[in-house]
Parts: sequence; C-alpha cells; structure tokens
Amino acid sequence: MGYVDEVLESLKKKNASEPEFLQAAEEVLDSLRPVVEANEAVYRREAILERITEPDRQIKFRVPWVDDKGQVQVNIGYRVQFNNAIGPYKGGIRLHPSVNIGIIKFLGFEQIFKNSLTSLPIGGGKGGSDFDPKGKSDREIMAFCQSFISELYKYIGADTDVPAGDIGTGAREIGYMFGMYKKLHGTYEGVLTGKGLSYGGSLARTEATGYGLLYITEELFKAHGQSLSGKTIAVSGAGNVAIYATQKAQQLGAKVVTCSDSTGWIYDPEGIDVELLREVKEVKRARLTEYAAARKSAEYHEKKNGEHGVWSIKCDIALPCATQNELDLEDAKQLVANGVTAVCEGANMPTTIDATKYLQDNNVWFIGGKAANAGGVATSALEMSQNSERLSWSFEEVDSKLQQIMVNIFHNIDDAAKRYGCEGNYVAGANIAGFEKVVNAMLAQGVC
Ligand code: NDP
Ligand code: 2IT
Repeated sequence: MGYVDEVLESLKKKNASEPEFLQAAEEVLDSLRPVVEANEAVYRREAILERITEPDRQIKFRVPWVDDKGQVQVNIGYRVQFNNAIGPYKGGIRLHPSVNIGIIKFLGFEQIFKNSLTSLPIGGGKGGSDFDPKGKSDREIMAFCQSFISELYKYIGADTDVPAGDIGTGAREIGYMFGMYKKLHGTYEGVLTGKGLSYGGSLARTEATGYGLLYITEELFKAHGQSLSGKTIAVSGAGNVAIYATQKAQQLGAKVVTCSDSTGWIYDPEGIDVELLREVKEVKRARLTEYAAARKSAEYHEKKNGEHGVWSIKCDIALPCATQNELDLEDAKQLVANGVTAVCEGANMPTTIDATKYLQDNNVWFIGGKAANAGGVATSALEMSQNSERLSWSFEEVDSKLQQIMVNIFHNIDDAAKRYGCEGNYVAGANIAGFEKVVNAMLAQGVC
C-alpha cells in the first residue's frame, strides 16, 4: 500500500466519528499523490502526512452564560490550532448549533493550505461553538462572546493565534470578543481580525471573501479567453460571503439571480437587489421571506429536502457560499444538464467529493474553496499587517492588494496543476501549491 493510502486508512480508524474531517483529509491527500510519490522516502521518514493531519493541539472548553430570563446556559467552545509552520494560527470562529470537533478540525485543516496559498505568513487554525446566535438579543450575544473569550484568551494573541469571523460570527461578535480580550489581557493588540474600523479593523475586510471569489473567477474566465460580463450566476447563502460576492459580480457585469438561507431560497430573474438583501440580512437579521415581500420580481421557495434549490436554476456560473456539502451529486448533474461553465466555492467544502468529480469529468471549471475563498483570510492578514505598523490603509489600497493576491493564487494553482501533469485540475493545483510551502517550512524547522 502506498504512503497516502496508509495514512488515509489510519486516519479513518482514528477519526471515525469525524466525517467532515475525513472528507477534507481524503480530498487533500488524494490530490497530493504525485507530490508524495516524487518525495516518498523523505516524507515517510519525516512522517510529514501524519504530522500535517494531526493538529498541534485541540482546546475544548465550557462556555456558561446567562440568558435574558436569568437562566444559565452552557455551550461548548473549541479552538483547533492545526499547524503554525509558516505563521501564527489563523482562522475564523464558527457559531452554529451543528459545530462539533470534527467540523472545526475539517475547517482548521483546510485553513493550513488556504492560508499558505495567500502567500502571507499565516498558519492554520479554526474555532467555534455549538451556540446558536439566531433569535438571541444583543445582550445574550455579548454574554456568550464574553464568556467564550474569557477562556480562549489564554491561548490566543497577535503572534500566537488570531481568530476572526465565520458562520454566525461577524463584526458585532468580534467587537464583544475584542473588548473582553483587551480587558483580560491588558494589551491593545491585533488579536482578532474583522474588527470595527474605529478600533483596528481594515477597510475592505467585510467585502473581502466575496470580492476575492469574484476576482479569482474573473481571472479563470480571462485565462479561457472569456469575461464575466453578461453571465448568469447562481449564488447560495445570504450571509457575508454571498452578499459581497453578489455585489462584486454585478459590478463586473454579471447577473446574480439567486440567494438562499437556512430555511428557503430566492429566484429573482431581474437580478438580486443587494441593498435590499443587506437590509434584510445585515440590519434586520430576518428571513428571506422579507426580501420576497419587498420585491415583486422575486420568487420565494421554502427549503425542501431532496430538491435542488438554487442549483435548479439555469446558470453559467454557480457560487456556493453557504456551508459544507450543500452541493451534492444530484445538484451537480442538474447544473451540468443546465450547461454550467464554472463552479467556484465561496464556502468551505460546499461541494461533496462525488459532485466535484462529476463536475470535473464533465469539463466544468472548478475552483475549490481553499483557493476561491482565500480573499477573506488574506485580507485578515493585511489587517494584521496594518495593526503591527499602527497604520490604516485606504479601501483602494487593500482592495488592489486583494485583487493581486487572488490573481496570483489563480496562476499558482494553474501552474502547480500543470507541473504535476493535471492541467485544469485546480483542486489538485491548490492542494499541491498550498502543501509545498508548508512542507518546506516543516522540513526546515525539524521535528517539532
Ligand atoms: P454567515 O453566517 O454570514 O452566512 C451563512 C449563510 O449560509 C446564511 O445565509 C445562512 O442562513 C446560510 N446557511 C444555509 N444553510 C446553512 C447551514 N446548514 N449552516 C449554516 N449556514 C447556513 O457566514 P459567512 O457568509 O461568513 O460564511 C459562509 C461560508 O463561507 C462558510 O462555509 C464559511 O466557512 C465560508 N467562509 C467565510 C469567510 C468569511 O470571511 N466570513 C471566509 C472564507 C470562507 P441564515 O441566514 O438562515 O443563517
Ligand atoms: O474560512 C475562512 O477563511 C474564514 N472564515 C476567514 C478566516 C480569517 O481569519 O479571516
């Protein structure tokens, strides 16, 4: 049995209760085969694959907080510090009832390669809690965030581990966490990114993941002699990534006709009204039924299991921007039947492995999340730079750096795929390019 298969087998035994982590590990290791085969003796001796798939450490803690009725609630908090070969651990905090250690491990593992692709000095980590922010008052959110960080603060720091937003964690939550960190630690430092602009946040961080997704998609089309102008796009999600992906797509001349949330989805043939969507989701924190109620051209569909949702709509480009495994094989077949040209992942691992293979086998250009959504964490790293030099850059400066980073990522993953004989396989290209840099650093730093 080859080295990759041995390690995958052992991972399956050791992590049987963590299907999302196993899925992420299998996707990466499978596509690293040509690199591993070319370096097998060294990687085996140095146990590179065993080391890169085992987190440096996993922190799990109790998060007690008092709700508005005076009742004490208890949630579980996690931080997985996966790999810091190329920089301090960096990755978001997910607040969602589905969060468990396997989900945080899959996200932390992917973050190693994504962060490496940005070309900036950041390692991989991720955190979160099974806390559900939906329907909570501002005071309850603050109580949770303060309790969460009052344990986590011991393990993070501007040069150690720098958390940020993810599902359920936006500027409000980061603000409450930053305030409590500052009080407990007694330092004013860039320990979190995605901060408000008046206390160390970076312009363009809010927009960065969605904008970055469109910058790389644009470069993909350019490389194939096409542009985004006039293209029809299906987006899923209605959160931070989906909103700013939609905004940038429209600026680039495409038409986004869908969005979705956890209870339903919208088909708006005249194009999504981004300002209305922002009002419904960012300000009112309401459901998409409110979008439909305010817009004549929009059809609202309740989410139903077994139906394709936004993927049933004919489009040139599909941008999954909600959550993991939201685009399965049947959805992929529907997209291909409808003539889709490209799928680029705004979310982390939104496409199942068999759906990805089906899309690739049917010549759909496919860029996975580690490359396509790297603009968010890249801009977080730019926020860290600004915090270190105690300066704030203009929106244009950050945005143009972001654009350059995404263009570079596209060419790096394209080149890596070509180097290893799998031209056009951007998933393999991203995994290989991300892996090479981290492994070189691990080898240079010895066994640690
Ligand atoms: P948000 O919390 O802002 O939005 C998530 C959106 O997805 C919401 O509209 C939510 O619906 C919807 N959704 C639908 N089904 C689910 C489900 N089962 N679980 C969670 N959400 C669901 O998160 P983001 O936009 O920040 O994140 C979206 C994806 O992008 C995630 O995979 C995240 O890991 C990834 N990502 C985020 C980055 C960032 O900078 N924020 C950077 C890189 C990747 P509802 O409105 O009903 O809650
Ligand atoms: O998945 C991701 O890359 C994020 N949620 C952003 C992480 C960050 O540190 O900005």
